[in-house]
Amino acid sequence: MSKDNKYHFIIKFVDFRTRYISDEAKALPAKEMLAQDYRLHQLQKLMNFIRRLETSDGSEKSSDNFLVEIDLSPFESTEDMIRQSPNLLTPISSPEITTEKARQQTITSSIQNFFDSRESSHHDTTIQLFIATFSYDFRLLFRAITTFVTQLTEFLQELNQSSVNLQITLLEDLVYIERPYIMENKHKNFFKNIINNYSDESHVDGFSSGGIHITATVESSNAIMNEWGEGDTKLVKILEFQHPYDRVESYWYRILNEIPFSEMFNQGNKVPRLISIQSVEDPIVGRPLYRHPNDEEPPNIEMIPLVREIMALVEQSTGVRGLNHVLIQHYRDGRDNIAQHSDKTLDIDKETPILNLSFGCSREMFIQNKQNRNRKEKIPLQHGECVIFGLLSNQYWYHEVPKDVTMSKDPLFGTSRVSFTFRKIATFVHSETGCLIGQGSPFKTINDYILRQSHSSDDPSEQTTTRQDLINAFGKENRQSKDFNWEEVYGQGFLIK
Ligand SMILES: O=C(O)CCC(=O)C(=O)O
Repeated sequence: MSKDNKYHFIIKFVDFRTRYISDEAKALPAKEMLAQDYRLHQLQKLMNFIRRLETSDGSEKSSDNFLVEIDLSPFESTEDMIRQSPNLLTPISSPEITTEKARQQTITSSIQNFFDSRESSHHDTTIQLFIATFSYDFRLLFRAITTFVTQLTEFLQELNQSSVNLQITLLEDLVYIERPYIMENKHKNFFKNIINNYSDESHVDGFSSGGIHITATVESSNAIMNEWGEGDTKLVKILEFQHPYDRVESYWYRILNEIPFSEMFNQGNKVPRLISIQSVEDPIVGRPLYRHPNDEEPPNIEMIPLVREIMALVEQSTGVRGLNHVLIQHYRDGRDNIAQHSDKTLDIDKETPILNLSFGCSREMFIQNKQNRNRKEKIPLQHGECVIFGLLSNQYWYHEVPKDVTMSKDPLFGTSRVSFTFRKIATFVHSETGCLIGQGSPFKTINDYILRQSHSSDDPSEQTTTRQDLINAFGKENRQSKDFNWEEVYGQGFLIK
């Protein structure tokens, strides 16, 4: 989407509840009110209502319509309506949605699909979102609406938009009853512009879309979308997609076919994901080594051309240079996960952040502050996007990609996700001697090693520290945040591979 685009959203909540919908409806027995046929009939009437609104305000040509149906119970008739009006209806409720999280995901993907299906060349477009509801449960309904607005806002902030105007019309009684909730809500800034401007503008066919207007402007102007942790953790889009199918063509099949994934064991237990470790051997100092002494890892192989290509894209988009190592992880479904941890920095170049690029279906990275466990944040991990994970955030926060068993199947990727964690590693296995050289070794340079060899009768590559010492040092880094003293814990270097 171009930077100059301007979207004006008019979000209307269309009320299906009986007391607003005509004498005809009131006369029906409750059972029939809930019957599918009746709902279908109401939806058809709603479509006419929307069309009439379009022609009556002259916005027919400049307006896109997007109907979102929020309902808290299964609503099968939506399926029929989608078949009849594929461009107009996007349901955000379905029988499978049982949790708030699942609802959020469905809302996000329906918003995403909506934008993906639009022409990227639109300028100054008005989009009307009609949010229809049958529900009487005000609190749940309001939460669903808030979720929708929040997700839409977050989504818009991620676009390269210079400005988006939202005008929302909520039902008056919804606002009245939920006013305390609106005011307490963490998005109260978003709602604070409530203008008490009740409008009875459109009672047509028994539908009401009048209520309280909310206007807001969402500003966003660059590709870096947000900041997490210590403020050094950001998201950058690496791949741009013009069309939804570009998303799957962009490397996905090659990633699944060309990367040699293997199982990995940690202290004898299989880890819940598949792994590939690849690095670029330096002709002078040797192969980069990133150590995890508790893991029985697959071999660290020379980086394959596909991964080099992806790494070059990451370097180009983030401006981070000198990457030489990648841990590639395949999360086959929502059960695959990585537990809470901090990356161990013994071998990671101190000036270079960790770069985590995602492909496939979306997951979330949860981060939790080590000192104040109540501080928790979520970083979305989406296809083609890269988290620049700052080393300060790594020191002060834990991160994890938890299980997500409620995850819905992405139409393109199913439940599969592949992450590429690129690092600049500063410890190497020297090709000729096999000795460890660099930041995490007692021998900071090859010269140090040669000098030691010529001045001592001992074999300098003989271990002075044990595997357990290294595991203890790693444990310390994992637990500590502000107090972690790199020099004290790692400064002497370790020869354990
Ligand atoms: O798969 C991911 O996105 C997380 C990877 C991760 O936490 C790690 O490599 O330390």
